[in-house]
Amino acid sequence: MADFSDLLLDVARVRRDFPILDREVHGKPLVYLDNAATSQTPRQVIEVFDAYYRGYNANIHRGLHTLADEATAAFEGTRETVRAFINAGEAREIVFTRGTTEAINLVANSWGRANLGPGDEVLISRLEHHSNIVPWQLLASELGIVIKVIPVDERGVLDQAAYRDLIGERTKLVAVNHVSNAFGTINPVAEMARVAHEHGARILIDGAQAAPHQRVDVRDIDADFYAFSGHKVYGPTGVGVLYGKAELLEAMPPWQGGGEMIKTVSFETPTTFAAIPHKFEAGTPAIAEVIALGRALQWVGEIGMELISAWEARLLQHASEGVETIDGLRILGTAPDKAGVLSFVVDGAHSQDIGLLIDQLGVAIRTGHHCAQPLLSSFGVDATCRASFAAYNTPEEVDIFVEGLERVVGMLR
Ligand code: 7TS
Repeated sequence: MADFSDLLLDVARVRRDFPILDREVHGKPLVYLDNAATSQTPRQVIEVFDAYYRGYNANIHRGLHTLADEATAAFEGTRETVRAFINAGEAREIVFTRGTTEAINLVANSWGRANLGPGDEVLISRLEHHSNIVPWQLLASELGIVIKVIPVDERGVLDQAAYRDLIGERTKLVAVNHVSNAFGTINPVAEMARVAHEHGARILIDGAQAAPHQRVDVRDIDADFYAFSGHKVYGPTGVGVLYGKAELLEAMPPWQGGGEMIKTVSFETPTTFAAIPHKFEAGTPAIAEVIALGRALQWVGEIGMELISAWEARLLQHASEGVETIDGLRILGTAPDKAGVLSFVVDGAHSQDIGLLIDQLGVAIRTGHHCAQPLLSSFGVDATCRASFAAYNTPEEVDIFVEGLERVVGMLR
């Protein structure tokens, strides 16, 4: 039996906050190990929706009545919560989006169209999720920009020497993830930002898999842009964050037009735009979701991010050791610096079949390409199985997963 008692996380108490963890799947207790896709939601966050729709549902910013004031205060209060969560300098550097994907598309379409031209280079990496590849490809064909790709080694570690070789005076933007969703590699983003800035390039960091699992300090990293999603950090779907340095956001044009983002609209004189961040928040936002995201980040603070990171690291270690003895199993992504993601393939057993059969045992893992097809193809596979961990997972659940995997692999081979 694994002993985690030296860590101070009271996992039984943490689990009591998650009603969904009491449910069964195929008559077995749910073991939820698909946290990199979406994390489960604590009751404190669920309760925000009830309180909002029962108590102060109103559109924000434009009302002068009490409900509108209350909703606006809660919505704008979350901006401050997010600012503190990632240690941004000012709340106006926080733009609410639908998620990481929309945040990256915002940068591509606003900053990208204003700052990139034929022959300019955007440097991404082999580790990227499709959402940090495709927006640049869409721009590339239109603007004539060139996408260059930082390679990875056999452990799934970005080749920093190749990065320094690839970056040059044509490089305008480096766009990389902080943590890889497919392999769990933690990238040295502060050092990469330093190199980018040395070359006069900007850096966009996709923090979708970092914000839920480790303390993020955008000023310490010196990120120009940093993106993450609410639903991976114990918050709701439909909301995410783009952090941008104020001077960059101020210089960027709007990317969507509509209500909320203007100062004045006229047919006679040019329409003028609101100050940041509202310039980038056209239309009615996901008000309840934003407020609930704020509660989710507070929840993380109540548990303690350092404790969550240490707990998940131990779960990863326990799981990695557990699967080691399974014949024919190969872990993909063996970086020395890794977040709580265990990606693997098994000789002679299809990832899809493993996923389906282990679900029969109540264990939820993800199988497929994890929206990282270029990465997987460079490792000669088109799918892996992926178990990924969160604060509420236990060593006992890891044991159930490992035993289940042994059984399933035994059936398939
Ligand atoms: N970037 C990374 C590194 C991600 O892991 C994901 C989602 C995204 C961007 C996109 O986030 P979204 O909230 O805008 O969809 N990753 C996964 C995954 O690994 N399995 O399902 C979604």
